[in-house]
Amino acid sequence: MIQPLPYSLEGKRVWVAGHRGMVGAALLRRLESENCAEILTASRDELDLMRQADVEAWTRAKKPDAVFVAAAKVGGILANDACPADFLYDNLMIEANVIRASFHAGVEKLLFLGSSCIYPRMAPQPITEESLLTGPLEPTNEWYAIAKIAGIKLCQAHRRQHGADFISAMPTNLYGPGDNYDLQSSHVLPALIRKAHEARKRGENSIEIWGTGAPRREFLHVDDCADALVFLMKYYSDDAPVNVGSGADVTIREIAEMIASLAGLNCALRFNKSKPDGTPRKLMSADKLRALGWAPKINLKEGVKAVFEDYVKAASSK
Ligand code: GFB
Repeated sequence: MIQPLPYSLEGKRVWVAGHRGMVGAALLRRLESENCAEILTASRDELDLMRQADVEAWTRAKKPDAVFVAAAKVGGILANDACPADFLYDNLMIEANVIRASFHAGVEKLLFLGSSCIYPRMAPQPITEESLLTGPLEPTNEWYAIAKIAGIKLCQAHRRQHGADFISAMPTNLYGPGDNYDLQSSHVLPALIRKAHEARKRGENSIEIWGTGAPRREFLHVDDCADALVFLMKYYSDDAPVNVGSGADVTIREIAEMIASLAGLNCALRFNKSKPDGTPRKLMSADKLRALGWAPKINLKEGVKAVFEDYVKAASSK
């Protein structure tokens, strides 16, 4: 049943599926101030989200009122390109199981997380929500994108057929605490933080940047993202997805220079053109979310500085 707005989380049992991930963990921090009755989480040992019967049984037993679907197999450009079967299959299974089980368990409201890569590679910029399914996808991540599009459609289909209050949000490239720093599977921002830190430690005078440095990316701190997701859960109920971004983008060269300067490095950037650039630009329009009344609070430079300092602290204590 579609819930009246605002949908308060106070006194509710809220399931954060994927609470060990960067977004899920940020949601747990953000939900502390919502006076929920209980925040439900399940570790992978307790519940494998790829197993339909287990997810159905767990969800019926726990009876969540609201669900955030933050569980997903995620990774940077190379991981997406190298493991298309895993990115397509795992994400289809996870979202299908969690969304359907939530419906069967009578969940009042569900928010599904997509990604900005669902939009066509050459979508007009800034990309509005209406661009969905208007053109071909970026080949390096079309597998992940197809799975995420299926998740959006599954929410829309449950709204249409059953009147379920299932919505979806499309976050841009995120960064923040709890990120993946593995150089083969990470996104660009954590990769560059690690590379800059290690270059400084070894006294090297250059760092390697994949591709040409020309692609543009929009970055949002994960705490801003979690705040926007809670906002949407409370104040949004409709068929169409909502973009969650900062509204501004930078080139990969610019973000690399910012990180090198945070590390105090006056070093050369070596562009490795054998690695893919991916989408040339994916700046999402922030208009819809702004019109609803939400805006980000964490400035890119300050956010990256804080994450860089945390990384250095953690790396030095190892
Ligand atoms: O963050 P990233 O891996 O993912 O790469 P996408 C962004 C850009 O940074 C690409 C360049 O142009 C990369 O070539 N880059 C430069 C680097 N140096 C590095 C490096 O050391 N590591 C990495 N990883 N990139 C992903 C999608 O796309 O973004 C997913 O594959 C998802 O599906 C996610 O949507 C948000 O922004 O290209």
